[in-house]
Amino acid sequence: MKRILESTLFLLLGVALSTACSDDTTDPVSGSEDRIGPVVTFPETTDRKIIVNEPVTFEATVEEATSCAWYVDDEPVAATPTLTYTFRSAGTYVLRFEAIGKEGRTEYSFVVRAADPLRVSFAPAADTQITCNQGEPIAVAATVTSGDNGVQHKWSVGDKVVGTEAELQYAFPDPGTFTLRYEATNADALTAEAQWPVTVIEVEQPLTIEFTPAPKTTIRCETGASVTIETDVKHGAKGLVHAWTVDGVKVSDAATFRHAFTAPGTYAVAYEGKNAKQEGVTAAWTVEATHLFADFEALAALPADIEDSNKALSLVENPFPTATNPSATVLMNKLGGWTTSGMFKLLLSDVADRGAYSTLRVKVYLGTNLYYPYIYAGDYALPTTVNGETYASEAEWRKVVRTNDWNVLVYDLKREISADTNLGAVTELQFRPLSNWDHSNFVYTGDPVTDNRTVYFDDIEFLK
Ligand SMILES: [Ca+2]
Repeated sequence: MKRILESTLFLLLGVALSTACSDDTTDPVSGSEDRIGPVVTFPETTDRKIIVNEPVTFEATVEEATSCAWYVDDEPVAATPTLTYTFRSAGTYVLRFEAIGKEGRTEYSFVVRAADPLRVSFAPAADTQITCNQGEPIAVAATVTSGDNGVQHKWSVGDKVVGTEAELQYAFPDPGTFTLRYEATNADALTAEAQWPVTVIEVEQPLTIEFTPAPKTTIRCETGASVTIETDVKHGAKGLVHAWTVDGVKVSDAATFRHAFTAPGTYAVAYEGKNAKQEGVTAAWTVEATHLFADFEALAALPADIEDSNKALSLVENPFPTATNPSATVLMNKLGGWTTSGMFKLLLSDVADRGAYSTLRVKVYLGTNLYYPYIYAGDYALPTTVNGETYASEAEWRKVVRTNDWNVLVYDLKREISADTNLGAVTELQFRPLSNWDHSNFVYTGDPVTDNRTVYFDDIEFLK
């Protein structure tokens, strides 16, 4: 009776195998079917690793046998039920046990894998005392000298994993004494570990402050809205005095800047902090206060001051979110198959101080449509710049307009609408996006590529 026990190897030996396991575990020897060999059993061993050059014992329990033998790759290695054997090199071996009784023969075969031990050396060596300054990185390198088979490294301090590469670079953020631990696991489920005592010396840190939003950024707000800048003092807070200025005039000595910009314009916001040691931190921002007519976010319906002349407007999820306009909600102007300018109107009579606004800025998604997005308030106007570029002809327009992204259009109201009063005299500003170059209405052609009759608007702003 012969049995090949590949599939029970995990139970018996607990070793990860590189060979495939067979479902067919019995294979009677020909010519011996009528005779019954001794009963052989093996202990169940669930966690057993076979490592090169380390003796390993295999035990069989045999009932009523006249002789027995163990073979490794068909070489006889023992004539007893217990085999203690040392594999000398990594690889896969066939281990066979054979018991002969009066009535016949029983044979079991196992496929076993012997793995090289996992050994790792370190620089500096494990258990070496490491002393470093707070915030200055230390370097410890692990080199796998044996068992380099899918090794995964893990460096930790307490519960925190601080590295997963062979070479660790880590700066301890706080002073104190710590234990740096290293653990490795390879594909043979072998492990290695090491540790180092670490003493971190406290370093007095200079005044360090983090700001939200980050300095050197432009903060845009609606005129009248309050702007907030938060400080987070990381080091050197003792005796810290804050000072915030707007256009050079001190407005606050609080840790958090909160200031309402009541008039449209561009403002310089500056911070200066000084601690008891007279260490200083300075930072600066630009605030752009505009009359933001609509960004369409969080609106349940069209704003009342937009007149939907063609009954074509709706608020939709931005179908083309890009870096130019990542906004969630935009205004869709979906026109039917008729000849139209796609007109809608901004009703401005209740906007205070309209004469302060000389510029209209708006984002438009035109796609491949050959539309020229005119505005009209007593006269027609095309944008002065498209995506920051000027143009002097239809051909130049096609070069600066984006067909696969949002376009930022800037209209010079002072030049195009009213040189004297900016937006002052305008109570109704028309958008006519489906216009021809000569500002006549676009004629519907039904071309699905260039004439889908839908344009999108967002972030309609009036600038000083
Ligand atoms: Ca929006």
